[in-house]
Amino acid sequence: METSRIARILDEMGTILEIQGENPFRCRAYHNAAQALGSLPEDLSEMIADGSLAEVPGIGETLHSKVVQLATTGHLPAYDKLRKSTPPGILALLRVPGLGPKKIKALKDALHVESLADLRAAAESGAIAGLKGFGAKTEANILEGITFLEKSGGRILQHEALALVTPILEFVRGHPGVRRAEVCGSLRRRAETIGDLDVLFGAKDPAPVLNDFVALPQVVKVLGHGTTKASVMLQSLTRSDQLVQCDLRGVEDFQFPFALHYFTGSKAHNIAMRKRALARGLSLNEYALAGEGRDVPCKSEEDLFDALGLAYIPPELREDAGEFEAAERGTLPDLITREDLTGTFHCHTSKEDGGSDGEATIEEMVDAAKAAGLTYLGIADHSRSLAMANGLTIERVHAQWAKIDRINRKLGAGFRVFKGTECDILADGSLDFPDDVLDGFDFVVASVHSQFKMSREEMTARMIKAVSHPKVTMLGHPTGRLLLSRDSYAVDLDAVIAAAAHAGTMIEINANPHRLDLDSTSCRRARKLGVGLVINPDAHAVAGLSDLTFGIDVARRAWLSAADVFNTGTVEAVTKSLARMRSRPTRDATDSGLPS
Ligand code: DGT
Ligand code: CA
Ligand code: CA
Ligand code: ZN
Repeated sequence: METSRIARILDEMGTILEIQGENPFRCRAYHNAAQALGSLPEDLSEMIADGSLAEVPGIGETLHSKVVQLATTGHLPAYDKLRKSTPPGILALLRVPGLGPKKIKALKDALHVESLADLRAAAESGAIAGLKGFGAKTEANILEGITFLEKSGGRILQHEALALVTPILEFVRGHPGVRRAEVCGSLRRRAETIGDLDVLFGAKDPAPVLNDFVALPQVVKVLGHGTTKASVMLQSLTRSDQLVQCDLRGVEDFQFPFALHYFTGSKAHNIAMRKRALARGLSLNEYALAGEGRDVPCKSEEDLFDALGLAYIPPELREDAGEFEAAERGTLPDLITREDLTGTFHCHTSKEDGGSDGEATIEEMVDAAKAAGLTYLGIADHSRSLAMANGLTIERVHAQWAKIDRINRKLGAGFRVFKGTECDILADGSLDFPDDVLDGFDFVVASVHSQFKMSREEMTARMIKAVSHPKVTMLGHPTGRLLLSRDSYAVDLDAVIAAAAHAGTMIEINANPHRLDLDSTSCRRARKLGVGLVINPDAHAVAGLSDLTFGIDVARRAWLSAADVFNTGTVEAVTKSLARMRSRPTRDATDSGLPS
């Protein structure tokens, strides 16, 4: 078990004992030992092996044996027992600003408060104000603290995280004395959702940077402020009831590559990396790679990976999901970048322009696509059943085709608009337009927009039927999820992916930051089965085209290179492939030979 985790467990034990009213000296022994573990001169396992751990001040005999037990077995029965004897909601109370173990014990004894909900009820009833040592002011503070916690508990989406962190990164980079700065954590790994923001900088003296950081106007609250680290809360840009934590850390410039790697994570990747260092007789932490008697200097993350016999592992792959083997063998993929995209599909246009629920005209979308370096654009407005999104009737489809023909004639060779539809997958898995209408499109995106609540079996059969339809080019937003607000519908996604592979139907990576499905894990699986992947913005306005970068992030986390993604081909190649797909022989789900 990692030293930092052992330290956290001891700290927690000390706190639980305090809440239980244990002798203060005994409680303090746990906290002291936790602190001592945080600043060990050497690797814990080595210090256990050579007996030097017993000499460390702050770790007495009893605590020493507990540390050894945790380090060697990963378990400590005394800890398990303490946790069992503690109501699960009690520890959450510690997160309420101003509430420590003593106050929690008092609230528990007098008012049976054992959770945040209990605490709120007690405060709202006025019972806390009457308690000895509390008073009306404390009660009001507690209520405010709970509200604060509720606001700040959640995760945020990547685009919001980027919008919040960008000015902070600029501020840090512009600060005199700062040599370099980077965003770390889940955001650097481009995770779907972000818990908190992590920013790292290298400077001889971090303190002035941190002082100015906590005074920034967007800082709502300072959670902690030391000489090398500060944590603050920022106001969310999209939700007035949400706050977002931002951690800023400063290290000396020569420590920067190690800290950058460490604070980028993921934790699982870090653990594997550290093991690898140990296996080479080196020890790695957030400040250094230490060898026999001297540190191994690294100027960059590249140097650090190189020192451990690895090619540079891009942050998106750092999940301990095979990246070490690939980096060792030199088989890491050449990951796709935004510049590889030659065009995109699945764009909506405005009702006034003959489209469905977009905001811009076809021409405006084309201009934006050109400006974004694309060479073709697929228009895919909603189909007739989706009345609430102004789905197109067959008549309106024909009118839109005529318009696109006109635009293409005007555009000439430099750019091409493809006629498409985001065709509803009806409840029984059939499509919202008859085959002879579907035949007239250059491409068909098939998506589920209704009846999300059907059983998993029904939904799976419905989607398999749709992806097996010969006129369907690609499956749109395959899970229907909206990140942080709506779960995927119940579906056997693996079976749908297998059916798509069988039918030669592509699957979309929906780049809208609220969706991002296929997710990277399923995407990686789809690629292994040979499914073609398409990165689509699902744009409802000109600005939506810039979401493509989020789709690129998913593709990179899924280990995809340009060759794995359909919309990296030339406009000629793409045109040819679409035509070939439209002339496929008829297939249906019943002859797919796949589990239904
Ligand atoms: P988040 O904030 O929940 O979206 O996810 P992360 O990955 O940004 O996590 P965070 O902010 O708690 O920590 C940033 C990085 O620091 C994390 O990815 C890896 C590293 N880290 C944090 N705690 C530990 C730890 O206990 N052990 C190791 N090995 N690494 C850690
Ligand atoms: Ca984080
Ligand atoms: Ca953090
Ligand atoms: Zn849709």
